[in-house]
Amino acid sequence: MSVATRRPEVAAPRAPLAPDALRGLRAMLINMPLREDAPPNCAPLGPALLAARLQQYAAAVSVVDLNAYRVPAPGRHAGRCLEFTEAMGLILRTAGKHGEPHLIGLGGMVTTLRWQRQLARDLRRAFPDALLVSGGGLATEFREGLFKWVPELDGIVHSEADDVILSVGLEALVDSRLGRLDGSRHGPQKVYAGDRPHDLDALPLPAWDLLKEDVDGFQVLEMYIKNEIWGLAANNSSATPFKMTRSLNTVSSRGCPYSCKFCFRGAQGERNWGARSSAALTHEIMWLHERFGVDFVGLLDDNAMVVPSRFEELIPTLGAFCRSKGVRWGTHGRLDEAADLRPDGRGGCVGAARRRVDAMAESGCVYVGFGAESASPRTLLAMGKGGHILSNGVEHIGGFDLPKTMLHGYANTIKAGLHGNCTWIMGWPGATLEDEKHSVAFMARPKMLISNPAAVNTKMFVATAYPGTEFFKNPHVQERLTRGFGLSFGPDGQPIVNDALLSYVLELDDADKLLVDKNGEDVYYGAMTPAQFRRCRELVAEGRTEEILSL
Ligand code: B12
Repeated sequence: MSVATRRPEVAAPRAPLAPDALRGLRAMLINMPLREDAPPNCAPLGPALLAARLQQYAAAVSVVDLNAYRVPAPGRHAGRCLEFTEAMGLILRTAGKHGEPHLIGLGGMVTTLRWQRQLARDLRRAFPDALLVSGGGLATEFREGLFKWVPELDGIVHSEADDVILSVGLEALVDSRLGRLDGSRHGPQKVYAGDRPHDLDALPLPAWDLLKEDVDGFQVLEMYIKNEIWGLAANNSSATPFKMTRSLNTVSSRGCPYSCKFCFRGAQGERNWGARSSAALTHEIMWLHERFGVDFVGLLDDNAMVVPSRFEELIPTLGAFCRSKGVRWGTHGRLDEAADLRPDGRGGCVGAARRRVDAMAESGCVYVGFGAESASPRTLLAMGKGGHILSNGVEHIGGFDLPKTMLHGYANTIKAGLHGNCTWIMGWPGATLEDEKHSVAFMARPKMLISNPAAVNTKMFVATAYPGTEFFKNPHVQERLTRGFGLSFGPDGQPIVNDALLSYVLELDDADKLLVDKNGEDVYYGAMTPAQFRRCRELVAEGRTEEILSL
């Protein structure tokens, strides 16, 4: 991907646009399918925000959400996703209703390459004059490298596209007019540079109404609202002891100031953490409740808990609203933020006078997802999580040195009345059976602290190297991927975009999928023996993770 862009990038419009600058533009945003084995539970926020942005300037926008469909199929408890021909049928019927699009935007994360390749071919044939672009996680990771794999694209849009989508819309509009005059199509393929919007509060609310009903009368939004965003029914690693009846998702902040090596922050502003104001967030949660009858809102930030004062500000209005209307919310954060401990300079540590988890609880929060990842100090250091998590030392519990910060963070969360859900990664380079046992030993703590043991996540992802992360640059990982998939890397440590990388990316899926290389071997980076690794996987899959302690 040698991510450096060689061609000049198109930026967002520099001057304010007239309110009807995009009048006459027909845009279609297409969200790719994901995670076929689970009911769709996470409404496509990125496309809904971009649709609202285009509508602000009078564009006509339709959203085709290919992730919304699960067709009943034998042996598939959640059903199957649409097939390509079915998806194209839906797109063509939508274009028939709304008019042929001038702009088509494909959106999706790294795991949607197969879909984007196939669709781009079919879309190019069906709509030869449309400006066809890809944005979101996949486009941000590979940038102009994506043109090699999806040559039909006219442009890729990297990073946060809230502003630059207006430049894309303007070009599509101009092209549509010129096209009509002289029959020409678009110029050379372009890279559109997204960036953090100047004021996150000034963004319009997501255009959820566009998902109300698809062209065939299917109530897409209602389906998302009814499928709980977190919980055991969601068939993900986000266990909860409570139920929600109507839930939707948004984000309260973007980016994350930390630099954990497995995390991809490119599409969300990298380490430039930026938050919406408490007033804007409160307004959106109230709107979601009043407009859509939602009783739970998932704030899917990478890390919502960076600044404690945000939650204090939410208490008077959002807290009161949540209490009076029975609305609750949940989010993602870090255990060191929940611990709110500081070294006292005398070898010990001291807690904050007021913890942010307490303020969160008072403002209506009931759930925090923590990417704990590992409780082994060695592995945490290797993951780039060591600094804050280990700064308060360890406690020796049940034969393991567990990070004090993690223990306090989890206990504080429960004491505050929130449910804390930890997710875990096994198989980090160098991680031995002893290291994995630390994480399993830590899982016993939540079980002691909360009344419903079924709500404690005991699944463990297997470390997967997603391109664009620091992990992907790890020499051990690169050596393994070279051997197993034939990948090659440039002097900057970035992979070369070639057929080998294409085959690798096409294999990527959920982080609990164990990749198998071209030699038929498991892609495992840790230091357990193959037999130990296999046994750990089996125990996790059978819900007997605790038994790893006796291996
Ligand atoms: C919700 C979520 C999910 C949901 C699904 C979301 C969905 N329906 O698409 C679930 C739980 C299924 C999921 C799964 C996975 N996820 Co996930 N997920 C997220 C999460 C927490 C929030 C996404 C979100 O709504 N962001 C807020 C919106 C506003 O941002 P956005 O989507 O990036 O949109 C902006 C830009 O990307 C761009 N854009 C977006 N769409 C489009 C479309 C067009 C046309 C254009 C031009 C631009 C554009 O403009 C938008 C506005 O600025 C993010 C972390 C995060 N905070 O973003 C991780 C994240 C996207 N996931 C990630 C990963 C790695 C995964 C998994 C691969 C691994 C795993 N955890 O198992 C799986 C893949 C599943 C599969 N089988 O394919 C990575 C990145 C992947 C990547 N490089 O693309 C992220 C960034 C987490 C991280 N920090 O590492 N995920």
